[in-house]
Amino acid sequence: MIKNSLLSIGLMLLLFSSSCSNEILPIPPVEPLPNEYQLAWQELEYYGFIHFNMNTFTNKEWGYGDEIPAQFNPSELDARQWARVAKEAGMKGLIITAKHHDGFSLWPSAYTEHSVKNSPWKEGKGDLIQELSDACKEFGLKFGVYLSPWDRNHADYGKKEYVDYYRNQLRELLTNYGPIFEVWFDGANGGDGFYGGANEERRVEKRTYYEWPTTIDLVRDLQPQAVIFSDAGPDIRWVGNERGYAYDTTWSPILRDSVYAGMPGFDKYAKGQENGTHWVPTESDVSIRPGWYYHPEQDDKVKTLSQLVDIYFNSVGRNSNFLLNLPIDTRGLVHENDEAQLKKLAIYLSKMYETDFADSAKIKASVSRQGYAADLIHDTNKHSYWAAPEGVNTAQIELEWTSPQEVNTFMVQEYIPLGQRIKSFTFEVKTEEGWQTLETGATVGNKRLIRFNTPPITALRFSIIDSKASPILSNLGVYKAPKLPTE
Ligand code: FUL
Repeated sequence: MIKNSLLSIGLMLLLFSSSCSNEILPIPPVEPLPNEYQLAWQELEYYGFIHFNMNTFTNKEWGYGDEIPAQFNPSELDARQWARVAKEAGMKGLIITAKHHDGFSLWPSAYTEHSVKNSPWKEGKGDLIQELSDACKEFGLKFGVYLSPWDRNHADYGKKEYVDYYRNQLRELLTNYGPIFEVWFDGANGGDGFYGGANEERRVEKRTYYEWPTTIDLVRDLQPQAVIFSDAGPDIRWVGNERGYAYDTTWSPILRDSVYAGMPGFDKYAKGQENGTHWVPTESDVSIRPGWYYHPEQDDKVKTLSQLVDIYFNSVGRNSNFLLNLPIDTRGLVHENDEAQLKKLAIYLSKMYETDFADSAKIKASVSRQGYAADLIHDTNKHSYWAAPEGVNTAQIELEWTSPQEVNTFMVQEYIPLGQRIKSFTFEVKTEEGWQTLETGATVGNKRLIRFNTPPITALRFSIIDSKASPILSNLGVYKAPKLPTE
């Protein structure tokens, strides 16, 4: 009897102490989750694409494959200039078209004669992949490669031999040029081409012909940290358009096994899926000019600052990364007009991010999980975060100032290492007139940027209306972006 009462008192004490304990319990993740390389990639946010090879000299977008190496002849090629411009633009890396659909290779590949080794550039002794890889290293940029699966020059295209050739070329690129951060597999395939003189139409079964799983294994083996891009991943997916705009709703998870590179109607999947089975975030690719390649007649068609800013907000600010293409000109340089616009964007963004008005705000959360209080949303540690209690899928975060603030931009980030969760939110601000709702949306993911144009505000509220599981926010910011000129 006494023994029983002692036992039950002990049990009660144990229950009491565990419910009062200050122990901070880890938050269960919501799958699918990003891997460490996808997380590192997501942090890059903004990096550049370089389109430069045979098309630059033939003034085309897609070469037929019958060009000859003698046509590749830049007069002042300087890969260091590209890297300098990219660095000054705030880009974190560069990805180059090592071989485009016409098959001409920018490095002296041992597997083809259709390359720089037979061109007049540096009397056939040049290796542009080496030069750019060195320049990226010098300027502290990551380096990535694009290798077109479609090859309109190669006689064996369409046969098994070509797939071996493709892998041999890939092996060269992934072995000889240092660390690669991203490998870009294009889904484009138009059919007709030179094909070693056959001059015919060749269609391949895109899902099976390239035997992607084996090629992916090769990349994993040679460059395990590289993320692989294609329409369908496996690591990063195409955003579904070439305008640089992610969808307003963008889930990083997708039902990956039901998509493949070059698949018709892929754009329907570009938003991702709330119940997606794999973490495959989007990359938004767009060119700074109308074409991917340089065309002198487009020298005055470089995107304006407003266009570039819109793209930035609609890619980085919509849970995507921004891949901005620079068409290198026939000299072998980033054109002055393009450089001027890149500088404007860099200045604009650095002015915008200069002051974070959240620093001077009082931050409150309607609910908080023990150990994950509201002030953790706004600190310098990217691995600290606010979270709602387990099972609570709705919450409000409010920022309040003692005087009106002239601001126009709100930034919020989910803590994606534990999964993408938020599926519905509203954003309100308080001015002299009172509260007004400025935006309702679905996803946040890595980063959501909201622009607004109101009189000065004294408070703002970010309300999570619904979430796949209790929401977790790692960061927020409030900024004043400069006024855009009317161009
Ligand atoms: C597309 C290609 O066909 C374009 O030429 C360009 O390289 C773009 C980035 O991808 O699919």
